[in-house]
Amino acid sequence: MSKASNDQMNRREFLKAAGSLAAAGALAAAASGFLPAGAPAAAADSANAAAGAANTAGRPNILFINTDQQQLQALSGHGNSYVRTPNMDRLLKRGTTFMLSHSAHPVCSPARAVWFTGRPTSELGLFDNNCALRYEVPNLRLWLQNHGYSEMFIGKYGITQKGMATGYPVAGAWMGEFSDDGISQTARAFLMNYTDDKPFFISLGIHNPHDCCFWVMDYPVSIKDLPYPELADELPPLPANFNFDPREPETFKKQHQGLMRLGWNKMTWRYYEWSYYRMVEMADAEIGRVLDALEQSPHRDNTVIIFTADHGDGLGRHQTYSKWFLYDEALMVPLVVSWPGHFPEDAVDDAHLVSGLDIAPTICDLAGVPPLPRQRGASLRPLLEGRQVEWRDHVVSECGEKGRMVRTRDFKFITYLGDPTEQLFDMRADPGETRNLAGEAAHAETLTRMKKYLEAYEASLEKVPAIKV
Ligand SMILES: [Ca+2]
Repeated sequence: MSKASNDQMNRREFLKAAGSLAAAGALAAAASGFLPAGAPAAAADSANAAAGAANTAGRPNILFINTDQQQLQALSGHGNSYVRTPNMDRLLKRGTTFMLSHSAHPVCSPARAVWFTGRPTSELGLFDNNCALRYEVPNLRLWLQNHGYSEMFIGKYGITQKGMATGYPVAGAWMGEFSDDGISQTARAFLMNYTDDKPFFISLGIHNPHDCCFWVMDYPVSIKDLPYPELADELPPLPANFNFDPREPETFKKQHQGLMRLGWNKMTWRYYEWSYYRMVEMADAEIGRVLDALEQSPHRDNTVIIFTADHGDGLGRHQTYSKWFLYDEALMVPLVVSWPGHFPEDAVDDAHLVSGLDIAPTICDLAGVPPLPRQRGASLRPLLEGRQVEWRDHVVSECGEKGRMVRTRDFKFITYLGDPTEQLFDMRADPGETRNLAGEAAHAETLTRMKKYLEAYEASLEKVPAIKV
């Protein structure tokens, strides 16, 4: 593996420089550019390479692994010592991880609809889990199928669309505890037995750590004592941003006060986070089984793996849990892309702002098929290949019909259309989003610029009404 040059950094160096993930926001200020570390992978095992190449005719297989509700920080390979994810960390070592990776809409179905269409939710009319994807919107599933790929959707898909199966070839229990094992076993069987000439696309939807939503239902009020007292020393400490901005937008404030268990005691919040990490580890084990199968299969070296999550989880930050809001804990998700011999291994990109909008364009680009009509995102391929390209200087995410987030490298703006209270955070000085700078004279120019970005975004949208399921 070659040494990183001055403007390159591998993951180990990145973590060392960052000290801890809490410092990642500040670290972003110091680092610049794309940070590939390794030389292309060592020459592939010839037998595997030959077999893989034979059945894909130069086009890679694509394995899209997605977990549900996994926060960017919930990976041991990202420096979190409260969770152990050896298999997700294998993916980090295999590829490039994007540290400025945003859910396009931190809610299950909307985030997933963006993945498979490349379009923002305002253009899909899909604002929550009770909305359907419009029949006429092209969907990556049929798109790849019609362009020569075998497609296999295994596990959670999460989108309702007329005329389209909902995507549960295996047991569709709505809990990872009961269905993730069957999901990973199905993927294993597919990988070990696939011999068709066509390349394949697999969407592997792992439910966990979404089971934390059921955990919350089990603890409507604070716990008095830990059910397992021996865990006391293992609980993560309260996060530095446990307290929250008193000037939250009214729209979110109602949600925050009504739903977020603000009455939980500190022990409950800490136990929640501990429990959440165990669910991440269950997801990690299933991913490990699939990676083992891939490595033993003829498809090992000609398979792109994209790993991400639909949205994160509050994990007690700002005294929030779950999703449906625009603080980074719900918004930022892991995103790792690997293709042995083509993309750098064990590399970190902490420079480029990316989002779920980029998933479909990237998949189409790598598959060598035309882009989906009206796609809004951009292919990550040039970044993965270390090419110098013009890249966006801000990214927008949506939340519900009115929630909007605009992020530059330095600042983040949160607003709910029509709501008088806005939020502006300095993401270098205050990565925990605790000091709302909106209204401060020193930041008036920045606020104006962020609003202009949003105005341009809104003007560009072709909005459609929702279709309720
Ligand atoms: Ca979800």
